[in-house]
Formats: sequence, C-alpha cells, structure tokens
Amino acid sequence: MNQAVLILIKPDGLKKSLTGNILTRLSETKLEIVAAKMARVSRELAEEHYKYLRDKPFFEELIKYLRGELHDRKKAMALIYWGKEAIKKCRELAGATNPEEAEPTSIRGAYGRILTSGLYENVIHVSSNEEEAAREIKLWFNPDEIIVDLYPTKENVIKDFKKKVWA
Ligand code: IDP
Ligand code: MG
Repeated sequence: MNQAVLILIKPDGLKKSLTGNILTRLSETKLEIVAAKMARVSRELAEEHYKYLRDKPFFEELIKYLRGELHDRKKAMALIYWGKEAIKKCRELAGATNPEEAEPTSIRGAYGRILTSGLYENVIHVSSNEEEAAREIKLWFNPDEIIVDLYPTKENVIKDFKKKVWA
C-alpha cells in the first residue's frame, strides 16, 4: 500500500544549507516527491502542527523554532513523499527525535543538536503515522498543490474570490 508522508526541512536545516544533503538522503528511499514548496510558517500553522505538544514546557520555543525565529530564517520547506512504507522509510532515515540518541548516520544524528535550553533542533520533521500524515498534509497543502489524489476533495464555488495572478 502506498503511503504519503509530510517532510519539513526545518529552519535550522535551511540555515545550515542542508537542503541538498537531506533530499539526497531521502532519495535513497526511492519514494516519489508529489508536492514541494517553501512556506512561511504563521503562528497559527505552527501551533496547529504541534498542537499535541501544547502542554510541554518547550512548546513556546518549539513554535518559535518552527517559525524560524531562532534562526533568522522565516521559512520552512514542505514536501510530500509517496510510495510503499513511506513513513517507516523516512522516519528511519530521519533518526530518533533526540539528536543525541539518533543513529549517527541518520539525518538527525548527523546534523541535529540540543540547545542549551533543552530544545531538540533536529533539522527535519517526518509524520509518524498515517493519521498524523493526513492531518498534517491537509494543513500544509491544498489539493491542487499535490500531483496525486491522496484524500477525498470537494468542489467549492467561491463568489468574488480574490486571487493573485501574473500581471
Ligand atoms: P518527532 O519530530 O520525532 O515526531 P515529536 O514528539 O512529534 O517528535 O516532537 C516534535 C518536535 O518537538 C521534535 O522534533 C523536537 O524538535 C521537539 N521535541 C520533542 N520532544 C522534545 C523534548 O523532550 N525536548 C525538547 N524538544 C523536544
Ligand atoms: Mg511527531
């Protein structure tokens, strides 16, 4: 069964110029990239993304981290990988949440660090199960930004809808 997984290259990954390295590592999975974009991360998006951690003492710093406020990089790169066992394959390559405990050859083991505050700066996000992947993908992407049909959609007719187009 094909699975979709949301990958985020977090602002520390971008600041350390790791995009190429990370995409090369992920290409080992032979999965297909079905969506990709740079995103500005609003507070609403960051809080919704990490809502299950709302009660943790590091939550506020985690939101700042994902928004790029700790790295002077107000952006993240969002990608969807698609294929067989996509979640397991990508999480294995990413390594453990705590970069000190991650396999040294994993992405987080190689490039992550722990801040003196205790926050894990671990370079990438990878959805951890199918339910989380669906929730996160719908949060970060619109259906027309993804080149395969992942989840059911509906058509909305929006009257007087304003949208920027090329001049
Ligand atoms: P995951 O990213 O491996 O799925 P989650 O538990 O979903 O791990 O945590 C989300 C993010 O929150 C982590 O990637 C890390 O940046 C941060 N984080 C999680 N647990 C801790 C912790 O115990 N201390 C510091 N930061 C943490
Ligand atoms: Mg998680």
